[in-house]
Amino acid sequence: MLRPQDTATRERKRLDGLWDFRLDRDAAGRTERWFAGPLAGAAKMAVPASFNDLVADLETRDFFGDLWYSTTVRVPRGWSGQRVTLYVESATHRATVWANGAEVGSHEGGYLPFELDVTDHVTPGEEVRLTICVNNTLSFQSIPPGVIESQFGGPPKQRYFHDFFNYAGLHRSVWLAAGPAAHIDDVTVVTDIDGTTGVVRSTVAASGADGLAVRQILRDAAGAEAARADGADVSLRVEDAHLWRPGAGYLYDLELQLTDGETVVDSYHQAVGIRTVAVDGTRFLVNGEAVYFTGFGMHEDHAIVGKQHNDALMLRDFANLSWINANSVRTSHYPYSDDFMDHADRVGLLVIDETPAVGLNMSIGGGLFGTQGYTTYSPDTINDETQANHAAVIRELIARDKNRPSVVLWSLANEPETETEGGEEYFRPLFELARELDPTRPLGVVNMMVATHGKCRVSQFGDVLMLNRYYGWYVFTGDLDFAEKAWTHELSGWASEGKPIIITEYGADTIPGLHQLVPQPWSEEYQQAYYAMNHRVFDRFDAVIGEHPWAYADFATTSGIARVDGNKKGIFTRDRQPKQVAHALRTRWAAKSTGHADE
Ligand code: BDP
Repeated sequence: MLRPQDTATRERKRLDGLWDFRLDRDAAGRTERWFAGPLAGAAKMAVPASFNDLVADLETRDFFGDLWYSTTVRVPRGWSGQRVTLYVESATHRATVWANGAEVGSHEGGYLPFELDVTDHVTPGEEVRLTICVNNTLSFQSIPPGVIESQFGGPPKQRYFHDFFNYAGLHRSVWLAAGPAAHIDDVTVVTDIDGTTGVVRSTVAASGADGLAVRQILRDAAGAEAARADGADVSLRVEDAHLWRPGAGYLYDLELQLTDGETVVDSYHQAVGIRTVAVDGTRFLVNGEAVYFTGFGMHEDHAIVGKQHNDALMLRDFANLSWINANSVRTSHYPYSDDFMDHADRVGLLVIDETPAVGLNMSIGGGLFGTQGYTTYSPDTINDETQANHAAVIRELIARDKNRPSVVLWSLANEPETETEGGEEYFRPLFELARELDPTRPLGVVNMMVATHGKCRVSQFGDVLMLNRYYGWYVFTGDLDFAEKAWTHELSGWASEGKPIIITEYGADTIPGLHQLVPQPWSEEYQQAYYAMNHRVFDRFDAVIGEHPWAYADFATTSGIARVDGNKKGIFTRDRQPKQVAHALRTRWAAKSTGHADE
């Protein structure tokens, strides 16, 4: 599956705008066949957007169940004889699609795209009515998990174990696309460096292409041809290659052609960054050079639009990252939009690419320790079916992002339960799967505080140790002296493992504008003292090769006594203005970060 493009042989039409929309409050839509005609009683809904904050009532905001979307689109008459597909970038958390009332397919998982062949359901030149039933319910079998509970005879409520609001809807663009029946299906690119020569190994898969040939042409950023070869499986050599580096994301364009003699039957363009990634002892190497990661765990989260992808807001985020001298991000806690990832490739941002597996841990919830009242791994909770869904998102994530130079490390999950045998059994096959799918990139799981050094049974499978720690916040709250000692003690254990360590989360909730001469938690001064303490600890260990404060910006969460209008650990506010500590981080990272903006 390839993302739609406009090329010499392909066309696409973006379906964003106002769609008809209806919440299925009585779960009646499927039996009443709401897909069979125009959506009766529909309101308008923006696509892309989360639906939750576009209304002003709690019942709608917290609704879980089926969300029906419908739109009518005219299929371009020039698409006659073409293969026509519908490409949905994100339907959170699952969707079923109908075209003119006929079911065309379904997809599980809210943060990765899916494609459906609708050729037999459309007539070029005529309109087609598309209906998408999005479902946002979380269960112990979904990734991420959740549960529906009902207490004291009250209405059922959706509960979940991750610390961000369960925004839902069509979060990214929806496309109708056309291309030839004989077409390029997939491409896998792996790059290497041989002296000053860049090596680009590319493998193309095609459908309906019997008797057709493949040609691959690599052009530099100025459009000049750098190499070419015939064949589906080629190795291109680029003399004096311009490498993709942190902070300088040079991209070549690899044009893949399916040819019939002199005729180009299909053409697809793949961006290629020539770079290598390797772990060597406690060092993380990009192009053979050691990298220190600076940056953040983030969220796709904005006021009103929720998890909508928006190019303008994205550019502001990249501007902030550049201002503060960040060279990297983790896509906590789910895969981000293709547009975000494209821009990371373009500018040279290093990405730790995370699956949506967050909240597989019943010893934590909404930022607070304490049992959730369930056992994490059991036949009734996180079970084989959950693991199969987890394996599916690993497959889909690697399939989508395998060619991205920005992606240097896969994170298979955030803070799962890893200190038990159940955790070890659950993760062993998932690591094996990810390694088989992508032998070129390091892997890891983000470790949570209760699985301290010596207790975690999953970090043994990873190449990089990713630790989330809140010494001085959730533990030793307000006591930074003690926190520093305890944290140094634990980190010295991890540092003895001989693997690189990235501190993937550390942070303190902070109300912007709250000042205290004697710093106490929630004040700007405490946030600064907290970060200064953490940095003293990190700088004691060569094995620490990166720091990602939690979080980039304040974000929406479910309600709870530890959350005041959401999670306030942002280094930036929700509207992307710096808290005081941002200036200190900027100064520190100007010296520490590899490939930051000012270098
Ligand atoms: C960690 C989670 C993150 C939370 C954070 C917090 O990985 O999603 O938002 O703690 O409590 O447990 O702020």
